[in-house]
Amino acid sequence: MREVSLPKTTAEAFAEWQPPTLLPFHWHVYDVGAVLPAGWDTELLDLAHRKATRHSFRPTMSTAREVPDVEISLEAVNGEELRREAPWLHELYGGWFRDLAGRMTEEELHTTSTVNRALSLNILRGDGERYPCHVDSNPMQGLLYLTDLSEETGGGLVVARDPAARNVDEVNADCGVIYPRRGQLYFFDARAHAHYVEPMRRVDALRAVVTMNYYSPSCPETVRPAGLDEQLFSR
Ligand SMILES: O=C(O)CCC(=O)C(=O)O
Ligand SMILES: [Fe+2]
Repeated sequence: MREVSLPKTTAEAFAEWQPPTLLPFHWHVYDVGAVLPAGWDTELLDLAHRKATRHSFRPTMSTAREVPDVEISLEAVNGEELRREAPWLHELYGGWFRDLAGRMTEEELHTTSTVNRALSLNILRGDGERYPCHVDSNPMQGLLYLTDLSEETGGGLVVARDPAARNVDEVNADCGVIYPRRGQLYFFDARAHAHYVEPMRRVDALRAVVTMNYYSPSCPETVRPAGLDEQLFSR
């Protein structure tokens, strides 16, 4: 007689279960908007409107998780411009924000050798733009959001659970979606979790975020992949 294998009970499944060696994706949020001096957000949004430039991104570097031939339009204010126009933001990056990030890790966090590698103000408009799928090369990513995102607006940060996800479809197959709010400062390590930003769902919607990169002694800036700077900052 053929043996019928019955589904395991939860108790039986737990008897064999081991926690995964790779931690599930996790993040930390500081609600900093209300404690920064008034105008921090409107000044950066104004800067986004005045100074953002567009360029075309191609996923040629090792950290990209896109299908090969795709070309994605990116709109951003680069770090050089940000430091010139809002020096206080650069101060926060190397100062208080770095201290806040440092509370989440045993390691010392290093700022980057160039300001373009450190900071960027990224913009998505409601015309189908999205931010490309990739893994981060840096062990600590900071993201200060300037706009509210929701399921209605779109612009969620979509993060793969499976470290093997290689492109948007594979990320979508098993993912979590985060909808940040204006004034929230996120920190996470997304070296093993491919992620991208979904397109905005409303034509009048805007998404703006300051991205901040930190490296560390065990993951120094020299791991940054060749060709990434050219694709992110070239005009
Ligand atoms: O804009 C976001 O929410 C994510 C940006 C990102 O993944 C990055 O800058 O590495
Ligand atoms: Fe990222």
